[in-house]
Amino acid sequence: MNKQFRQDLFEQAKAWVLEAGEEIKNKIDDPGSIETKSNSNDLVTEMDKNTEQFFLKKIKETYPEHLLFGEEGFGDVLNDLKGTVWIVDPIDGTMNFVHQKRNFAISVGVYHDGVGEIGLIYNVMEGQLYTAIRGEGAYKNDEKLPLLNESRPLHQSILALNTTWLLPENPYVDHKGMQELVKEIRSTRSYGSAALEFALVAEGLLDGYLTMTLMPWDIAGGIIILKEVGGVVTRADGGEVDMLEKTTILACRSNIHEQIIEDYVTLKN
Ligand code: 2AM
Ligand code: CA
Ligand code: CA
Ligand code: CA
Repeated sequence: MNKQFRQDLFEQAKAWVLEAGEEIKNKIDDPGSIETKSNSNDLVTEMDKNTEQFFLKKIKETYPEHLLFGEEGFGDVLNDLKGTVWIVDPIDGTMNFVHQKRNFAISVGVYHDGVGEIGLIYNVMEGQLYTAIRGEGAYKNDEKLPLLNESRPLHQSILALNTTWLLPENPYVDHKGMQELVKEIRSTRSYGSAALEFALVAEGLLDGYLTMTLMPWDIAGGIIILKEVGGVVTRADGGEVDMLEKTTILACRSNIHEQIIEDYVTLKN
């Protein structure tokens, strides 16, 4: 992708993210109808759908050859990542949006022939915009994020981890290994927005994020941002993330990555 075009694309993406965020903020007390999807705790609001449609309209008007891959399904159905693909989660953390009216984000990753070029995560209510262009570092608003070069050991680390992974019912990973991990580390956190959890790891406020079921739109922006500060992102078994499939994720400082996988994560089947 041509550098000047990429810069212009970034400015355009940023303007749309901020505009979409403004609309969400304006309607925060009136999110429209709230429906459920796969189960009674899987929420979607009119605002999720309207926001994805906003991106779809803008992208197709301005870049007719670009594709949109979004959670709410208004965009394109993809078989591969050829060409330029915007991977968009209009509201990441819908449950927080509904229950808390905060702690949610707009997440955008722009991929060109499978390579992540531009990442944006916007914490709408806090007005915090995390961005990255591949090879040019990551930013929080106008401040460049420092590289994650401190080698904090695992026993002093804070990991974002959902408590459900500790239960015997966990279908994805050996829960005893997860319990041992929680005993080893300093503490856990759980924010309910994968995009924001990626942003907090990139910012160095969390040392890592481990989770079992994410979709490409949850992580597309975050992967690009986190890699720019030297963070490592793989599946929970250490394998390469497939940006078209549901996936497990371990996103963390480089020095604890191998140890978590080798000593604590045992995937089931
Ligand atoms: P969402 O709010 O966009 O649905 C909550 O722990 C995090 O997991 C959020 O980022 C949420 O994204 C995501 N999430 C919720 N339900 C999910 C599901 N069924 N599959 C994958 N990701 C999900
Ligand atoms: Ca959802
Ligand atoms: Ca999401
Ligand atoms: Ca969403």
